[in-house]
Amino acid sequence: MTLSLSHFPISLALLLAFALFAEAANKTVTYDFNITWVNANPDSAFERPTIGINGQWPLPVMTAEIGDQVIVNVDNQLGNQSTTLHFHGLYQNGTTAMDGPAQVSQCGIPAGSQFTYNFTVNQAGTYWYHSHIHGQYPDGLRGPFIISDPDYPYKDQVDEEVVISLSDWYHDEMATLIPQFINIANPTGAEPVPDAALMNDTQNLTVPVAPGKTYLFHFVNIGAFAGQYVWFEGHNMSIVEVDGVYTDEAEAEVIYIAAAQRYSVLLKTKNETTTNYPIVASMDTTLFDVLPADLNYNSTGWLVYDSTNPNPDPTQLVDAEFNEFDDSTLIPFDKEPLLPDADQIITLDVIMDNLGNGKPYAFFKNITYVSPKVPTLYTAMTTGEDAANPLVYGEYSHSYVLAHNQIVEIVVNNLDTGKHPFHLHGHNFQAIARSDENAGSFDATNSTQTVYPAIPMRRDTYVLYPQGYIVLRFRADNPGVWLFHCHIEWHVDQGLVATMVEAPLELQKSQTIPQNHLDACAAGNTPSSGNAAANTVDFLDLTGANVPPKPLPAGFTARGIVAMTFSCIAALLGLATITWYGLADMGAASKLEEEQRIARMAGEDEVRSSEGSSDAAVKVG
Ligand SMILES: *[C@@H]1O[C@H](CO)[C@@H](O)[C@H](O)[C@H]1NC(C)=O
Ligand SMILES: *[C@@H]1O[C@H](CO)[C@@H](O)[C@H](O)[C@H]1NC(C)=O
Ligand SMILES: *[C@@H]1O[C@H](CO)[C@@H](O)[C@H](O)[C@H]1NC(C)=O
Ligand SMILES: *[C@@H]1O[C@H](CO)[C@@H](O)[C@H](O)[C@H]1NC(C)=O
Ligand SMILES: *[C@@H]1O[C@H](CO)[C@@H](O)[C@H](O)[C@H]1NC(C)=O
Ligand SMILES: *[C@@H]1O[C@H](CO)[C@@H](O)[C@H](O)[C@H]1NC(C)=O
Ligand SMILES: *[C@@H]1O[C@H](CO)[C@@H](O)[C@H](O)[C@H]1NC(C)=O
Ligand SMILES: *[C@@H]1O[C@H](CO)[C@@H](O)[C@H](O)[C@H]1NC(C)=O
Ligand SMILES: *[C@@H]1O[C@H](CO)[C@@H](O)[C@H](O)[C@H]1NC(C)=O
Ligand SMILES: *[C@@H]1O[C@H](CO)[C@@H](O)[C@H](O)[C@H]1NC(C)=O
Ligand SMILES: *[C@@H]1O[C@H](CO)[C@@H](O)[C@H](O)[C@H]1NC(C)=O
Ligand SMILES: *[C@@H]1O[C@H](CO)[C@@H](O)[C@H](O)[C@H]1NC(C)=O
Ligand SMILES: [Cu+2]
Repeated sequence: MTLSLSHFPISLALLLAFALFAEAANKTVTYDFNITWVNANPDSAFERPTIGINGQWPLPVMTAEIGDQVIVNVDNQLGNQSTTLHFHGLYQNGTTAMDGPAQVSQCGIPAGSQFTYNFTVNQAGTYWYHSHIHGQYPDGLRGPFIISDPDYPYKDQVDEEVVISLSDWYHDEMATLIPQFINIANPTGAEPVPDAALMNDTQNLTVPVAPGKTYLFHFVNIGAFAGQYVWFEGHNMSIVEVDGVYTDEAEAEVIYIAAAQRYSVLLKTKNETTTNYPIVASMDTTLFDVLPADLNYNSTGWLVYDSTNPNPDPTQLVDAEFNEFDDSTLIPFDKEPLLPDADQIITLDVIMDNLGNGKPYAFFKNITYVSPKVPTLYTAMTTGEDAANPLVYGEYSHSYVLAHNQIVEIVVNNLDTGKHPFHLHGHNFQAIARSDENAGSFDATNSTQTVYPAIPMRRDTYVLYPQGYIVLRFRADNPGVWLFHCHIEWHVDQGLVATMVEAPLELQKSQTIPQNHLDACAAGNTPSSGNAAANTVDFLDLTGANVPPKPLPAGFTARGIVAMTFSCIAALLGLATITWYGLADMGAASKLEEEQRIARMAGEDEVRSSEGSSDAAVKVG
């Protein structure tokens, strides 16, 4: 049966309400997405161009049932930007070409082109979809994706389902913000601070509830940057799912939902309807380098028991009451035991630093990600036996080749002072260790750090604390090309990305690239075969591959150079202090002059070698 939701006269809300308990039918669910710019003003403070679907924003909640075939026909009518869609958390087992990141598993879909995503969903729970190119999704191209399950373990308890997205919101477009952020005037890499917090793409959301019932709330953080603390006043929640993994019920007062994470919680309503209660989502301001005085970092909604009663202001919590639930203590409902010891251990140190152009970048070890000329999947498909050699993918795609079905462990050490929510495509992982802040790097020889839970928590996005570590384990049982990256969009744009090339020779035997995907490459003049440098003759010759700007000359640090330059200016102007933010207010001409001068000092060529060649240098996020 084919159900074309864009034309079907059933409301999505009705569909959602009955989704959980429907019988398995393995339907085909078709979405026709005409992607265009629309105007939106979700914080009622500023109207801005926003990326909509079929003329609308907020975007539709995608729904399907486990076992369904999902077809998404994308028509990119943006006019001035290419696009892609990623279905966050879905394994895309057998369909790695449908995963979505540009220059990884597909070419960007050029403006004016069409593209079809076609995959089967074999997972249930709370997911989302978003653009995975140019840092584009914070411009609006993101929404929840809920997959229902007739065998849902808590179905007997649930009376109704509610979907709520959370996000940060910017008034400026990413095409404006990214170059201001990765800029010599911002050498410390201070991320743009959001202008507002949104709950379900609005504020002051009201959720009508009936007394004495149990609601299943699906929370999805579809934001670019901020994690959010979420709580219901007067009610506790019972966590039953994280990132598509059902868990044993766990009671929580406050949950912390990092960018890209999801939680389902059961909420029992009170028997009395005398009071309405605030639902509060509060952005984690420790992520922000500055906290603007006029920023309301909270968004408030209400459980409305009786609409004739007032919706009270939230109670001001003190810090001590931010008693957030520790997700590492959750127990998966299926009790999957700890995977065996790893066959391959990948250790990635997170480093934020500057390159020779004085701009701030992010590094896994010594590599900042730069998109290859050919999408990594297409390299894997077209380089024969050499596809098992990581060299063909280019140094700056930071690729690791995983053998089929081996156990892989990823250790991430945070040498930075910020939190980072790490996400793996194509899998969820067992989160087998996580240190507190400031614990230093993981030391596998210290047995107190290597006692792992017998039944580890699993999810697809996990928060790494400042100057601490996480250890993740998974089985490489999904041939494909999968990114591992921080889900703070700013950090993706700075290059905090690595690539897992899983069982490439297996992949060559079992999967193919659909013709309309190759057509999108041709339409955008992006090469679709050969190694990362698009060499189709000698796969081990990477001459011409995309590279990042040169490192700083030995003995220099960008901060030193910039600080010296500006302390001279400050002295000239007789100013005691000059802040980096102040620099953004300098006249454009003097700023450019200063950038060029410093760039000459640092001896760099200003552009990455690939810039200017269509989508070749696109940022994957
Ligand atoms: C997509 O939307 C644009 C703008 O609303 C419209 O001009 C165009 O006809 C639409 N395309 C399709 C295939 O519906
Ligand atoms: C929500 O309510 C606050 C306080 O009344 C108001 O300032 C804000 O504009 C409202 N937001 C929206 C989107 O209506
Ligand atoms: C693309 O067009 C939109 C809508 O007109 C505009 O707001 C946006 O700034 C443009 N983006 C670029 C990168 O040109
Ligand atoms: C339908 O989907 C379920 C769940 O993924 C699967 O177990 C079953 O084999 C599918 N049935 C058919 C006929 O494809
Ligand atoms: C989607 O993929 C299935 C399985 O490969 C195939 O049978 C079907 O024809 C495809 N549909 C479209 C619209 O591409
Ligand atoms: C949140 O927004 C989605 C999409 O518009 C809608 O389907 C859903 O019902 C909304 N949730 C609530 C609680 O209003
Ligand atoms: C929520 O849980 C906490 C800790 O378990 C408990 O102290 C509190 O009374 C509970 N609140 C409600 C409303 O049940
Ligand atoms: C509501 O009333 C029912 C039936 O009397 C009772 O079992 C339940 O515990 C009450 N719930 C609350 C939250 O007081
Ligand atoms: C946001 O909520 C927290 C927790 O209640 C409170 O401490 C803080 O004052 C609120 N901030 C603003 C700007 O309203
Ligand atoms: C990164 O380190 C590896 C291993 O030490 C080395 O082979 C490689 O050349 C380095 N790459 C860069 C860009 O410094
Ligand atoms: C081993 O790790 C534990 C827990 O992180 C730490 O307290 C201890 O100091 C470490 N021991 C050594 C010898 O590094
Ligand atoms: C992918 O499918 C294969 C068999 O079809 C299965 O063994 C494997 O566990 C699946 N991997 C994931 C990540 O779902
Ligand atoms: Cu990060």
